[in-house]
Amino acid sequence: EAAAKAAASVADTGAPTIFDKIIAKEIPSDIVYEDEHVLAFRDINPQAPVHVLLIPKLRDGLTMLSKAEPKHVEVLGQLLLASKIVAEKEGILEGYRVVINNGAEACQSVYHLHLHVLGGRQMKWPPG
Ligand code: DGP
Repeated sequence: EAAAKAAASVADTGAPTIFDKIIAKEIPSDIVYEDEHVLAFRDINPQAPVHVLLIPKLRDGLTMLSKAEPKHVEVLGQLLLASKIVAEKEGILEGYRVVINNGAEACQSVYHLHLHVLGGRQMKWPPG
C-alpha cells in the first residue's frame, strides 16, 4: 500500500510514460486486443484473475480523464466499446468492472488515460 501511495503521488507532468514504450513495443507486454485506436494489455500487477489495461494509442493530452475535451469524445467511446471486446475475449462478459483512476487521490500512477478491465472473480462494493 505504501508503494501504491508513493506511485500515486506522481503528478501529471505531461511527460511521456511507460505506456508510450508499450505502444511502441519497445518494452514487452501481454497484448489482449489491439486496433487502430486502442491497445489492451495485461496489467503487470493484476488485482483480479482478469486485469487488462486499455489505452488510447494517441494520448492527445488525455493524461487523465479530467483532461477530457469534446475532441476526445470519439476515442472515449472507442475505449468503452473496446472494453466490451476485451471482456468478451477474456470470457467475463456476464460480469466485469471498468475502472478509471483519476489523479493522486484515486491512486492514478500512470498519466496516460487507461481503463482497468477487471473480472474473473466476485467483485466487492464499495471499492477501496
Ligand atoms: P493506475 O494506478 O490507475 O495509474 O494504474 C496503472 C497500472 O499500470 C497499474 O495497475 C500497474 C500498471 N503498470 C505500470 N507499469 C506497467 C508496465 O510496465 N507494464 C504493464 N503491463 N502494466 C504496468
